[in-house]
Amino acid sequence: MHNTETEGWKKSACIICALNCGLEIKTEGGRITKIKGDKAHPISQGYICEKSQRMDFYQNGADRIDSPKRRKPDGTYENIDWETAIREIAEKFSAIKNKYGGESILYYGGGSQGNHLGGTYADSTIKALGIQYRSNALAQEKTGEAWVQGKMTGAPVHGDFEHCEVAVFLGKNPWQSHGFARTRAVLREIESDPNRAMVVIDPRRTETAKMAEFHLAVKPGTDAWCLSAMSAILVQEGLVTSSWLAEHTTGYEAVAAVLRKIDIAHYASVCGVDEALLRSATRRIASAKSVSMIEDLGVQMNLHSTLNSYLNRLVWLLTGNYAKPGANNAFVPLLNLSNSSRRAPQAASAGKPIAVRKWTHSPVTGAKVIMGLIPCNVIPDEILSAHPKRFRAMFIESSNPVHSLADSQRMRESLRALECSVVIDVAMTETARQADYVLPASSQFEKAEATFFNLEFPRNGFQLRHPHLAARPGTLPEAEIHARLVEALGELHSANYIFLRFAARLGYTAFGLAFAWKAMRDKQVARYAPVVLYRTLGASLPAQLAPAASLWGISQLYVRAQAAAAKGAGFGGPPLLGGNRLFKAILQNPSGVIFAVSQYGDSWAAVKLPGQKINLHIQEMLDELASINSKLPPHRPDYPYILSAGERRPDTSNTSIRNPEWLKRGGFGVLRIHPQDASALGCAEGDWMQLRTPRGTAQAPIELSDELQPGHVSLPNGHGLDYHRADGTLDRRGVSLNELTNTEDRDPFAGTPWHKYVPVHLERLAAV
Ligand SMILES: Nc1nc2c(c(=O)[nH]1)N[C@H]1C(S)=C(S)[C@@H](COP(=O)(O)OP(=O)(O)OC[C@H]3O[C@@H](n4cnc5c(=O)[nH]c(N)nc54)[C@H](O)[C@@H]3O)O[C@H]1N2
Ligand SMILES: Nc1nc2c(c(=O)[nH]1)N[C@H]1C(S)=C(S)[C@@H](COP(=O)(O)OP(=O)(O)OC[C@H]3O[C@@H](n4cnc5c(=O)[nH]c(N)nc54)[C@H](O)[C@@H]3O)O[C@H]1N2
Ligand code: SF4
Ligand SMILES: [Mo]
Repeated sequence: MHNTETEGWKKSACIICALNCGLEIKTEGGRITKIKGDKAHPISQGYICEKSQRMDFYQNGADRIDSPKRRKPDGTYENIDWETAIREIAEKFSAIKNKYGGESILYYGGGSQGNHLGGTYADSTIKALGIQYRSNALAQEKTGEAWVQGKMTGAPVHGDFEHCEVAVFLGKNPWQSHGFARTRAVLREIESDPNRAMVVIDPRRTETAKMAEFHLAVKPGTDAWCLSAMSAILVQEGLVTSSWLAEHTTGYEAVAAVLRKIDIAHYASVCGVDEALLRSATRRIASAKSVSMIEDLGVQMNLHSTLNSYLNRLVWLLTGNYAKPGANNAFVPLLNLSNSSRRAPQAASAGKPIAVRKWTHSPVTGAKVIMGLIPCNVIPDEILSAHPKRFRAMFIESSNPVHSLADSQRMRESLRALECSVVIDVAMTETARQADYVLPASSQFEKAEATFFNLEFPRNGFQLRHPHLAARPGTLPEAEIHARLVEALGELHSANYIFLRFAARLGYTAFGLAFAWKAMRDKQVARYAPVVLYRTLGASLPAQLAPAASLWGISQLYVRAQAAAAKGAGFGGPPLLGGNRLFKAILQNPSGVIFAVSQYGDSWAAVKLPGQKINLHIQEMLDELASINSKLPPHRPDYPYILSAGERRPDTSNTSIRNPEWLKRGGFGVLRIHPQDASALGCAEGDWMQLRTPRGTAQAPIELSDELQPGHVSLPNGHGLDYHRADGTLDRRGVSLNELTNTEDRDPFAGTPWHKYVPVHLERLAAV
């Protein structure tokens, strides 16, 4: 039989990590059957890792849902039709908004590792409901870094690992977690080049550490001592680039005064790194022509996390490693994720963005709002409270906070305490099982999809993925869900669309002019631009690409905001035309397009501080730095081990793949432990261990590993999902980490959790 699905390879991308490597896939009978790297992808160039091969477990997991669901009083769910679901959700959320104000509704999520197009439409629902507070996973890892970045440069920065002489990985294991284009290929290139070097700062001898010339095996939680000692070595040994600092930075003297006083030998002993090694690694950094440095969860989910982000920057700034080949540079984003909620794709010519009141602190706990997000760790306290400003409802999309945020128990309790909660997901997740309504989205292979994780420099690329499988009956793309919600809330009607629908048939130039004209006269069109674009321009796009319509507005904004980089990529000229050309290029290149080509010097223009000078002096950070002098990482005799709760391994992918069969080896996330600790506890390889933290208990089999330090144990992230097999039976494999974590264990500035420093008590389990 002729089957169009089996003809040829189709362009797509991997959705497992933020790299989103280009793929070519073959599909057969609703399944993804063959996968290879797409050589035509402008960023990944054919590179993939082994995890991409298991994509069908996402597409065809038994937990996928195909009908809207409503929770019954007994906690089970009944299927309802879309019309009822949209009407009831609109009614309930309107009532909550009218009674307590839109600020009583929290929006959580908006996209995971592979899907951000839906979030561009969620922006309209957020406005329609008057929602003021948002959060997502970035507020449990990247907000401390963003806060520091805002104070120092105001520009988003990424390393140029492909060209650097020295690469520094701080609390990051890129061999497993990736994080920059063609990661493993680049790591091998650095390893095999005698003129280049890697410095890895990690308590564990990771795959990456084994490739490195310098492995600074810090004791868990002591990076602040290690990094400040490195900065102090730079200052005390006279290794800083003084003339560069004088020309490009402010605040050096205040910082140097603090660093001059640091007792390097003492700090080296606190962090457990041999002083001579610490000095030689630092000298290697100082003597390199270029250094790129990246930090990740090892420090971002750890003690002093915001301070660590600051100290990381000092190391590469004191050595002048900004705005040049091989160093850290300000990449040009297509859409700035950190303030996307405030820069919705209004058509550029529609005038000023809608003013959204900027709240600087969360309503109950007063936690800092960074990147427009409240810290994930305060969410339960913002709900489970008698405070009149507590959250009363939550709108959750494309994320699984009950599983992924600290203290799953309290997250479950929080969701059940709300007056209404909605989850939009492809699967019946741990979070969906606590919601009042669950709306089924079409999968990322069944609709147009894309991410804004575009971090490369000097060439940056974007890929619009086309759908290659028929949408499961009963599911809808997020663009359609949000359009229906905004319409049901009475904010948009066909009268807002008719003229623009007609204009869309006349081509993009006519549409652009018509949109600008209409948006000036019709405030609903300006306010809900993404949904309006979807309903008007979307109707004229090739079949199934309608959800790409918001990219027209984003393209228009981008060529105006980043004219030089856009011009470099061929999208210069009059902005309307440049934006249209970019949009067309996005639609017509299923492997992706290069939308930005920058010069290294452009990184200076990106600095948002006076005189385009980098600020080195953050008083709050220097105060915290002074305080660590007299403080050591806490040690609790009742919980003598430190658990790193969430190690990236070949069989982890957050929770986007739920199907346990994708775990090749054994299927149970093992607890890694040093042989010395195991024998002290009377355990051998494969024995089961009972873990007890101040918050909860769990059980796991052990794997002996001398890559860890004694006293340090680790478990993988993303395991312990409650997976319902097709026959209805439950299968939970591995530890659900956040049953073990506490929300109050968090950074005082950004509120990010200390998941890499969970005190734990271990005991051998007699028999399982
Ligand atoms: N395979 C796979 N890849 C992924 C993901 C996945 O689920 N699976 N998730 C993606 C996501 S969302 C993210 S945010 C990234 C995260 O990527 P990474 O941050 O690189 O991953 P982790 O393994 O969580 O942590 C990195 C390292 O921190 C180390 N560490 C633990 N304690 C300390 C400490 O006290 N100090 C220092 N310096 N290091 C410490 C650990 O030993 C570990 O090697 O990975 C992405 N890539
Ligand atoms: N203890 C501990 N906790 C951690 C971590 C850790 O290391 N340790 N890591 C943390 C990190 S860094 C991160 S980033 C978070 C990640 O945690 P979350 O932000 O919660 O993200 P995911 O687990 O990836 O969940 C993504 C959800 O999107 C759904 N989905 C997939 N495709 C679509 C789609 O097309 N549409 C819709 N609407 N939904 C879709 C999936 O089914 C899944 O439920 O976890 C964090 N939690
Ligand atoms: S898991 Fe990440 S690195 Fe591996 S193929 Fe997928 S996107 Fe690329
Ligand atoms: Mo993450």
